[in-house]
Amino acid sequence: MNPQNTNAQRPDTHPDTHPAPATPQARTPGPVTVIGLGLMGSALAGVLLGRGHPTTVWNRTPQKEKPLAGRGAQVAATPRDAVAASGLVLACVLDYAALRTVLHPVATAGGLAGKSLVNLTSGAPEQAVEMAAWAASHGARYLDGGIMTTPPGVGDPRMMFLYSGSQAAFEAHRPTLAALGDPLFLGAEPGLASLYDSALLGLMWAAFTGWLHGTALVTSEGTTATDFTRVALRWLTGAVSGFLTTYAPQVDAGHHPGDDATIDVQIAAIDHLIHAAHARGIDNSLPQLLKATMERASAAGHGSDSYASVIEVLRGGVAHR
Ligand code: FVH
Repeated sequence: MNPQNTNAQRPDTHPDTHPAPATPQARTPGPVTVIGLGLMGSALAGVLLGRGHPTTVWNRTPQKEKPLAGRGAQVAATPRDAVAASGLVLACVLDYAALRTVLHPVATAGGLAGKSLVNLTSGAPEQAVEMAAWAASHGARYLDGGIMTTPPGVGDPRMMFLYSGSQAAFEAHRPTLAALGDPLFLGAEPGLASLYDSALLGLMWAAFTGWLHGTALVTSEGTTATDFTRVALRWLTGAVSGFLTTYAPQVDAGHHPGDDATIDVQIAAIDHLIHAAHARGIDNSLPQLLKATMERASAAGHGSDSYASVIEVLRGGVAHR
């Protein structure tokens, strides 16, 4: 069942799903329920309270509700009471299995019907698709979300919150979701937010490890990590971001002209990094992996192409040739 179709038949019955007034300032913050008060759920509820939303909370372990109750949150005795309190239900628990455990009794009692369920729990795209179908089968609109920050970043409009699933739910609740961070709607396919989330975390971990490898290299000569990072950030934001902007259309076109720097010249350059790190006793697993990947691209005929051609190796195209 399609969540959007399901809810197209249901008139909005909650104050927070009424059309927004002309100016956001004139809009009265609507009621929100937050299920799961771990580090992230508590941050979400705290920001919503701070923005004046009547906020109902529920957590498996009741002690975590206390600080929010002290700030004016309504504490629900059961998940069913929590869901009944608001048209918009945000969930942020450990994983999808935990959320299903919490919401199953609510759903079978008809408690999810007409609600907008926004699931900010991390998971795989396939789990999001399954959860969307499950929510729709119980009459709820479903949005899957990916939070691209840690708890201290919640409420900062520079931080991205990724959403996919019911566009109707997204549009209806956009002003509330904007209190948490910049809300980006990626499309109706429920798994998209989770897919982007995983892709961006992969990028982050690769960047973290590359930065720490470089930090180990320069701190071996007495430079501080703070001094190196000042220079590294200029490199990332000034030059590397420009390379990505150049290479993205090459990937889209499947054509990677090596008119800035070729794979073969970068294979030669990475040897200098490997040599310098080895001489200082620094682990070279990451650059060795990068070099091996570039060599596979070169062996497949991309030696004179740009670094963007490595995508062919990553997609498995080289291995299948
Ligand atoms: N913390 C972060 O920076 C990241 C940022 C990106 C998104 N993640 C995801 O958010 C989910 C929750 O993460 P968290 O950091 O809030 O995690 P915890 O502080 O460990 O809180 C976990 C909550 O889940 C509840 N819970 C666990 N198992 C169950 C269950 N079987 N039934 C009901 N609730 C359950 C737990 O309850 P309790 O232990 O307090 O009773 C907490 O409320 C997660 O998907 C991250 O990947 C956060």
